[in-house]
Amino acid sequence: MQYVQYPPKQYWERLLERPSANNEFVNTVVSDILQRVKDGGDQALISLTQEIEGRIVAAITLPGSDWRFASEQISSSLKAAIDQAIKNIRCFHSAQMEPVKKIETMTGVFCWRKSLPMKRVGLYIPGGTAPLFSTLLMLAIPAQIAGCKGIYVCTPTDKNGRVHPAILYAAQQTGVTEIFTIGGAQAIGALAFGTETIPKVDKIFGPGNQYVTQAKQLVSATGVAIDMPAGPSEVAIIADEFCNPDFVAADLLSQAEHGIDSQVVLVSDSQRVIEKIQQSLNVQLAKISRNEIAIAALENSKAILVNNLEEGMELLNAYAPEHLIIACRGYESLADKVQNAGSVFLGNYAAESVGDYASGTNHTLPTNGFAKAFSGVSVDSFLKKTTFQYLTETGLRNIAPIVTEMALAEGLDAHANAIQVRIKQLNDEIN
Ligand code: HSO
Ligand code: ZN
Repeated sequence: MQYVQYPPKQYWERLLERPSANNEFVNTVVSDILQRVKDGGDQALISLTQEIEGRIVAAITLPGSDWRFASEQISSSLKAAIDQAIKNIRCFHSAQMEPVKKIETMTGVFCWRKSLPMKRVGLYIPGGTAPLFSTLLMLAIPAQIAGCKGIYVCTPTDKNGRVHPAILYAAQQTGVTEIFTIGGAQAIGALAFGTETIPKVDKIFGPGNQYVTQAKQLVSATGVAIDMPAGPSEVAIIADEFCNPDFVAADLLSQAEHGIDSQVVLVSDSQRVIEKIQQSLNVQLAKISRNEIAIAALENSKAILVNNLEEGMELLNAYAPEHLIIACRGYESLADKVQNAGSVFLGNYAAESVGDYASGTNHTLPTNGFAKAFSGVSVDSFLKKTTFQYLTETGLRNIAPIVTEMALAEGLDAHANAIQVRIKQLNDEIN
């Protein structure tokens, strides 16, 4: 990690800059893939998968027989762990469903807002170096709670044409409608445009490499919604003398093992604490299996010494991390200072891994500073809010002069008239 002492405020932005992902080459390749999928449908998906991944797709839709045996192919302890995680995630996300509140804004004027589920959603689950079945839980559970009718998963198979049984089990337990064995930018194209086999969806969710991310960005300009602009995963930790350096080092590593582009930031008001964490990092690094990835990620990462924790929080709000761990004695009052973060972990026992898998919160979170304006995935991400209104006679009489006045002031006579014809009719009824 790069060690930086007391950086002056005017350097924070430069110091915390994320590597730019803007890549013309990726853009050209992805645009071409999307066009081929749009024009060629299923056949294009099959050819692209063979060209890009060297993989023959026997069936785009995963056959039912492959699903059925999933639960027999994972250990009973993994099954039990997934079951408990599902319970916790469901418990936390179910509480996000809001009851409809009818509000009477003026006497006789009633307004309310109803959440309606998106009909079809597409979930992208990357293949890559780790089978992220936890991500499937984080996306399918809120989709199911929201009431989406079609929950479609796209995920590449391994070399033997298999989807990891834990992904299948997770899908089975969370109401996934269908799994398509297509990955990459072509899968995003298929979900955005629809093919003979894959339905066109209303919104596409899920992480992926830069091709997938670019594809999501491009299709979002064609009308399909996407969850959020994704970038490499990040954690920022603010730690003081109260922290356990071994725990902090372990959390830094848990993020660093995701990928060589993972972002890790450590902030402390104590040089001694930073040194201890560094030492522990070196010891623990030697023991993890993905240490080459972690070492590369740590090379781009920073340990920052600040004058005090308040300044540290200000710096982290400027960074807007995906995950923020506050391992400080005053974690409660520091938590009140959080302005920009995807998800926050307080004290010495809230490891990021807990939120990654099983506490109940969602792990699909805004990266790349987007926590300044975006929220992580929740049940809301699968809902649209439609407003309703109803007026009684009295309600119309109460609001008529206001709307008429405003409409005439905007020069929109027909708007005023729509009120006045009603008022006239009401008055005629009385006379
Ligand atoms: N930390 C990742 C999520 C994840 N971790 C999945 C393990 N599996 C991005 O929030
Ligand atoms: Zn993680």
